[in-house]
Amino acid sequence: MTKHILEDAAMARRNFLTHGGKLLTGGLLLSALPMGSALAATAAPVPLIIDTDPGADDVIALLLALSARDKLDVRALTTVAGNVQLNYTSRNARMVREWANRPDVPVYAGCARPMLRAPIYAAEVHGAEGVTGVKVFEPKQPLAKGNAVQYLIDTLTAAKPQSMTIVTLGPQTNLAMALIENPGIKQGIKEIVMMGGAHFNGGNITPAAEFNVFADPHASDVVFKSGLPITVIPLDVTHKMLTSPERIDRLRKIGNQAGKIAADILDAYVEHDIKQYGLPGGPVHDATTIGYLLRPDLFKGRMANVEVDTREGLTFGATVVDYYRSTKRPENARWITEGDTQGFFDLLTAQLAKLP
Ligand SMILES: [Ca+2]
Repeated sequence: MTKHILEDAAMARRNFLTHGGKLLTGGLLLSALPMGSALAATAAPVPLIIDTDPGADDVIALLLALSARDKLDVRALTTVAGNVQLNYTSRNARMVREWANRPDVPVYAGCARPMLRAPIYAAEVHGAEGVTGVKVFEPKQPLAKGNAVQYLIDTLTAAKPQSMTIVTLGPQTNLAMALIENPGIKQGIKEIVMMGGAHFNGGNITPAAEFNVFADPHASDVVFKSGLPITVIPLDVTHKMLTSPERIDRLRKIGNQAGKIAADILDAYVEHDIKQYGLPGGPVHDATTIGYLLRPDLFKGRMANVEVDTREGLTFGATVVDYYRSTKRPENARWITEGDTQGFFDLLTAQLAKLP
């Protein structure tokens, strides 16, 4: 990969959002421009909804997001079946809310299965109940009343135009169902930031497909065809941003509950990927996505056409990315390929220190 095709994610993202999708293209080198201006321009906390299937890496992502009250205005967590069944992902989201002491954030349960395909789970990676390395418990605060899909529809149709960021950390069933039931929700969405997909890296659930997209390719197809601004945090970047014993140790040494939970979860969770891929550490996929929201200047990528293979067969659930613009298909997503790993773990450590 040559450097000239990378665009500074922070700057390009601001233009992305400012011009409603008419993106800077043509391989402009933007990293010479001032860093951090995107952050300065968005001083008020970003209103967002996090759709999630916790999931060990989701737990780290949610702790990170809930720690950043000054930057992220988390309106709700919506849960979906994915890494494990919906009853577990919903309970785990409520556990994280309790760990983070954020009773103000409602948790809505959404779809219990994918749109069309047979459900798949990843209990061998995340443990039978979705979280590795820590003792699970039944949290005190219950789920919010109502379904996550209806919550998305009600909230996004009533939201100020292009005001809400939607983060998806699991299969995109809830968002796709909301888009199908009421396309009017698009008016309220500023941006979708998703963990999912793979191109240069290859897949992690099949040779071609990444888990979140593979678990509901038809949902991701709806999302990529929505015309909404999308930023993708694929395996291409998450598999480069790895834990190390020192990085996990720093989390533990914060000395608070959140640091210990994150360290215990990661110690158990990264083992699988270290063995499976022969990596020196483990990726923290979903947390990378929140890292991008907090510090887009740590990431680089470029606009590309992204389509999802929904045909059954070897490449079912693959994201087909026209990274080198070999077709005239319209660019519909920003595809992130590079991240500052130490910068991310420094951020994670500093943020988790703000939690109980
Ligand atoms: Ca997830």
